[in-house]
Amino acid sequence: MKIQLDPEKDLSFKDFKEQILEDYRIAVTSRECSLLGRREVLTGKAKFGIFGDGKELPQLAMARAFKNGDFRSGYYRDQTFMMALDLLTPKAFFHGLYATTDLDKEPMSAGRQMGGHFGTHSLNEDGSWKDLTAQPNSSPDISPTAGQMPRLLGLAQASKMYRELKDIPSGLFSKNGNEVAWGTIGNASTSEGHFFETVNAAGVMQVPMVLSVWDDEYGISVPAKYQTTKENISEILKGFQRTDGDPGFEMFRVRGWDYTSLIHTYENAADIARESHIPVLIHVMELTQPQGHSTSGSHERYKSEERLEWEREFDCNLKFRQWILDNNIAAEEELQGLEKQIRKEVRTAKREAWAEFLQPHRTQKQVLLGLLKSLAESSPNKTFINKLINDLIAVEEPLKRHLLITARKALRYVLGEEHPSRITLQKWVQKYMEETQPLYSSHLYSELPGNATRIEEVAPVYGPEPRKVDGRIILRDNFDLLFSRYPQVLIFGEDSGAIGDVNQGLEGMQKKYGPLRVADTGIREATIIGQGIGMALRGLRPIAEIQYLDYILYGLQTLSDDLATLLYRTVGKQKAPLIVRTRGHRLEGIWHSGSQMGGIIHLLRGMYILVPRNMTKAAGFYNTLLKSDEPALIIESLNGYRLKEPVPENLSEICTPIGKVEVVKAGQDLTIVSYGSTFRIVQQVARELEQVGIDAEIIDAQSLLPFDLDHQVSDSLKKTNRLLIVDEDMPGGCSAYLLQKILEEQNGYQYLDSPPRTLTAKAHRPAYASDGDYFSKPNAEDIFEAAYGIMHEVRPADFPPLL
Ligand SMILES: Cc1ncc(C[n+]2csc(CCOP(=O)(O)OP(=O)(O)O)c2C)c(N)n1
Ligand SMILES: [Mg+2]
Repeated sequence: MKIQLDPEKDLSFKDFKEQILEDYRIAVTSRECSLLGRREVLTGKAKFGIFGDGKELPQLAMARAFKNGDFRSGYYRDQTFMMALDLLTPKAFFHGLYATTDLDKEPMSAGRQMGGHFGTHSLNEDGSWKDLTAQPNSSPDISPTAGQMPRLLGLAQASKMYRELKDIPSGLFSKNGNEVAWGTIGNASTSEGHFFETVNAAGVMQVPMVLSVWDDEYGISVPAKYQTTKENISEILKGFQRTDGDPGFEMFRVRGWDYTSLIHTYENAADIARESHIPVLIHVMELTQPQGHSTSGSHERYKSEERLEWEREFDCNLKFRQWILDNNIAAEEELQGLEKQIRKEVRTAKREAWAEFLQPHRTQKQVLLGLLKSLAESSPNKTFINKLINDLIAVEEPLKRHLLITARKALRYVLGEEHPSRITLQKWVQKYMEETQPLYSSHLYSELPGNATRIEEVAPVYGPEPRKVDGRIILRDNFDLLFSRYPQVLIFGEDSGAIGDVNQGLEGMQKKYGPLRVADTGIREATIIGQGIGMALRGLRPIAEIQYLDYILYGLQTLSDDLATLLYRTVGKQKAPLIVRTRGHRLEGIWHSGSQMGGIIHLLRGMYILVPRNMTKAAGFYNTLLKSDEPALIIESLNGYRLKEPVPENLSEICTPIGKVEVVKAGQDLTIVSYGSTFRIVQQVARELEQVGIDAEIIDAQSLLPFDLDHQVSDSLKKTNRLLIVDEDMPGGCSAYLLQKILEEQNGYQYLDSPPRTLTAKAHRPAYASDGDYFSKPNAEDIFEAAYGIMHEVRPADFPPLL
């Protein structure tokens, strides 16, 4: 249990001593875990280790200032902090190292992430939120250094929203916005753009963030000289310091081995951030790495003897120990006794964790050996099977893979043999794989009933003579309804606020809902996404707007590594139902009409990728997503905002289904699949094809991730037997993905009488202006000729050559 150290209060010496020794106990426990952890890797029990040794003391101070409801967004050095808040036991630490797949034993990620990636559970078993105000919270770490920064901004911003927007239901998430978001980052990682972008945005937005830099003067082998101007991050950030008139950051510098200064600095920082919503930067200097960077190498290779000597002397745990002795808080024997006891506890934890990690494998090994023995008895290949048996017996510490390798190989020796033991082994393999695979593959998307693909379609209903308006009006009116229906919905992006987005889809919304809910941001895509992730982690429903699809690349690292993996890497224990709104495709110019869909659909598995062909469809997607709780990217058609669309009578109700295609025109001769702006060209071409006697069935993919869960395209192929995919992405990009789904997953190849074709953009980026578009992307003539060409091949007499 953590004991609160309150320097304001007059503590009795006994309490004071107890608190200090509790901190010392945690520091030594954490260090012992690091030392033993390294050995576990070097002896081959664990794959890789990166530990918190040398950074224990500031984390104890941070833990003391951290309150329930607060959030951490940090990196792999923070095991001591987690231990101080009872969020990580030594045993769980070792389970993380071994990759135990049981979430009760390895609560960070059930072995999906290597040790040193920390997180807490925000969700109950049924997917409902826990009371986040009643627990300390840690958003789950990712490995790309500084990748934790963008979400830190959103975690801090959520407090601001909860404090200033009184209509938002805040019960489980906030108490008047009093929560601080605590960031940690290594000194070298402050070189990343994400760090500077986050610091600037936090200064602009004035959010309650305390950002600590753990400075050990190295980034693996590369010293500060090559990392940071003036070799000092707080020195060069001085311009961010707030002054009387100008808001900015409060900044502190503190030495990482100085316990009392650390405690006071952290208490002070917490008060400033918590009470006044002012961001704070704490530069924690003079930290060390007693065992070097990670288990992958040794720091003796790149640190001088003087540096190593200094690190030995200034080891924060050693300094803390000395301080305890110098101040007569405890005597040498008492500390020695404590250290001895801790060493024993950690060794026991390690031993127990290893035994627990192995136990299910060992149990199954015995079951499998039994099956293999009876298999050997029944088979003419007994000698070979016995060899497998003996090899397996020799594996004293079996992994799951050892069992499967043996069993699957054994099945090869009994091919074609008819005896019950073969069937039993087959069944064992199938069952073991069925039970084991989800341990590694579940929770890419929600596995709960609220999964977005289960939200029922509500089609638009039109009156006899519907009003026709610009597409952007449909979107705007739908956003208006959403803002009034869901107080947690917020939208923000470049030009999204005062002018109501560059295409006026949010016209007048800021005036109506205020500058916090409909907000302008700086030009900084990564942290726009980070705002969304952080706020979504804390119960809000953000819509992050990326002005144009082409610029999403700036935010793609955060989307891919952080958002898209979040549910997966926490095994469903945290969620961030962020909607990313962007617009793109088929304008004219390299950076305004890109279609990086091949990249996007592969990098963002774990999100929904939706490509509505018009604004009514887009509005329906927003409505569907807000009924569920999963992250998605909606790409609106950039050239569709001014196209007229009929206004549905049930605008507020419409829901575009996710994972379903739409057969927009039935036909007999061939199936054309496309999406987005290009689909509208396909619609026009379908009419032109009719004029020459070709009856095309045209299908709007509309949802790329996931695509056509009901296999409607292969149903269409049963009728037409011919397939053309039209896509404005590169050759082999999104069209190849669609083809793989149709041919392989849907078994569409069975129904084809002609080779399937993809018609794509040219391999270069789209050139500027109308002719640039015509010669870069599939145009109406290209589509017509591709479809015609397929029909010419089948019925040359009816369709003589065109070109
Ligand atoms: C984006 C990215 N680039 C490179 C790496 C490989 N890497 C892992 S840790 C590290 C050094 C980080 O140093 P620092 O930020 O000072 O943290 P420290 O380990 O010293 O605490 C590097 C280069 C990474 N994980 N992510
Ligand atoms: Mg460093």
